[in-house]
Amino acid sequence: MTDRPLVAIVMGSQSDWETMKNAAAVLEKLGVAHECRIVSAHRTPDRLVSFAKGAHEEGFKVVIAGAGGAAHLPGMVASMTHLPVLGVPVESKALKGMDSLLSIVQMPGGIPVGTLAIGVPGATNAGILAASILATSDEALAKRLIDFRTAQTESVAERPS
Ligand code: RP5
Repeated sequence: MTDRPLVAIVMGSQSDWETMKNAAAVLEKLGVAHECRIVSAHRTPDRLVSFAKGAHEEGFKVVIAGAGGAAHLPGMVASMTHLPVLGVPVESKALKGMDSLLSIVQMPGGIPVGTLAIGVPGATNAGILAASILATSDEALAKRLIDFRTAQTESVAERPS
């Protein structure tokens, strides 16, 4: 793993970490350097602007942004950077993450957010997808990704035990 973080994982609240740590875990497994930060679109708007505007200059190649409820973080980050932004709808208590999903996925044409599934599978897949994006220009990472997928396939039993 290189020291320089290539993937930024940002989340709206400490309470999102339970979900977003799964994106970090899969990046760790794939040997992709990453950095995790709390950036709230509503509670820390200035932090949001400086993160999003500076993400490219900081050296990040992909941003994973997770938020729940009125989940404006991924879209607002995408509005201020040309980097690919992967959005993870965190499962909310009141509406089970449907609010998060719709807040993230319904972006206006021109400002894309690649939206993943609600909750843990979405966070895990955001990590894998970020690695896939980076692997298009990193052969060693592509090899690790292929090995990861092969191991996953081989771990599936033919019959239930
Ligand atoms: C959003 O509000 C966060 O992304 C989080 O999912 C949700 C609730 O935040 P807390 O009240 O738990 O800090 O901004």
